[in-house]
Amino acid sequence: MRIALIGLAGSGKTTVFNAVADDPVDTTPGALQTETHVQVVKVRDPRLDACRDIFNPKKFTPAGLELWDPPGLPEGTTEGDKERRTRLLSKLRDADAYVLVLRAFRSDAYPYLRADADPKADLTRVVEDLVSADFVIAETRAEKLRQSVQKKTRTFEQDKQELTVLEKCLASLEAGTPLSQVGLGDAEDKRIRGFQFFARKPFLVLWNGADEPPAGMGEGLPIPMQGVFAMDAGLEAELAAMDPEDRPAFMEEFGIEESAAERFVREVYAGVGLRSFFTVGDDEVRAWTINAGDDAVTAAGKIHTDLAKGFVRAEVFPHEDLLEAGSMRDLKAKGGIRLESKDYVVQDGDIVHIRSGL
Ligand SMILES: Nc1nc2c(ncn2[C@@H]2O[C@H](COP(=O)(O)OP(=O)(O)OP(=O)(O)O)[C@@H](O)[C@H]2O)c(=O)[nH]1
Ligand SMILES: [Mg+2]
Repeated sequence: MRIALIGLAGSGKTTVFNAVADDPVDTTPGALQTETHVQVVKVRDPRLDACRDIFNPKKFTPAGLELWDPPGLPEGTTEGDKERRTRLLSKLRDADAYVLVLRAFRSDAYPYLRADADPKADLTRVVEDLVSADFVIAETRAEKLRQSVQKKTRTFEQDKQELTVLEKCLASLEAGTPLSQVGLGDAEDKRIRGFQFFARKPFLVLWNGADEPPAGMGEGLPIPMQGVFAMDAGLEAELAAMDPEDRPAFMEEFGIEESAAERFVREVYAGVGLRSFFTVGDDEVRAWTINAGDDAVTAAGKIHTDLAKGFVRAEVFPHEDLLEAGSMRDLKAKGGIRLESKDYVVQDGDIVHIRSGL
């Protein structure tokens, strides 16, 4: 699962990254960031720890969120700014979900275009940039298709279908209504999936500051925000950089109960609607991330594409049943393992073993 931080330059993305990731990157205040930092944030899960204790496996692999910290979106209106913005956005399309970082703190350490922070205006601005980037892509493709459907080419039928879907999307993007409200069937959805429209991906708002976000934050936008959470990233990054033995006192002083990494992961799981399932054995105990509602074949595909292709059945049981039985042998003796077919919806905390015919 690839999660990209997104926001204006100086909104605190790298500070959030450093608060959350294991290995902080060097940041010089005021220096222009040009590369995207990438790190996997481990998903701590006591349920998986308990499974590990049963198997003592050779390998133990928690789930991970791949976190991207790209450069900020250039705010300017020159051709160069526009070009840089387009290039950056096209790279960011490959992410699965976004955490939109808003500057809600005061600091003189970074050249910001405005003296005062205006997080609400920034949010609107970034979302509008994303929607208009989507619009350009949809319109460019639609224009090509409008030409090609003039003639009866080999791809006439597909082109016509794709154009119909794109026209629906364009109307919605232009009206500023959420693209997710354009009711698309599975086939229609497939036609446009390759464009990776931002407006069809999950977004969360991270209010970077010491105060709580005002009520109504993130509402009424053409891209719906699936969650809003606040983090004092400056403080959290300071905490993450401390010696582990100094942290508890600091956390107590500032009333912090949970590490920034844990909270970030929790908010992303809840907002995006992510679930974990586990695979267990003497070789490896491992957690995998899926979307709520994903079926057994999709889960199999996370492990290996061959497992999805050759899918026969999935052996499934809730992890609680294994913990209660104490061993696989006892669980089997109790008849605690179910056989499920392709369309079984995998539940959070399920232990799954795929039987494959390949
Ligand atoms: N006081 C305070 N300062 C912060 C906070 N978050 C970031 N800063 C400061 O704001 C400046 C910019 O933060 P960065 O994390 O580099 O921002 P960025 O979004 O990564 O910037 P670009 O990579 O250039 O887009 C730095 O001087 C940070 O120390 C915060 O929560 N509180
Ligand atoms: Mg940065």
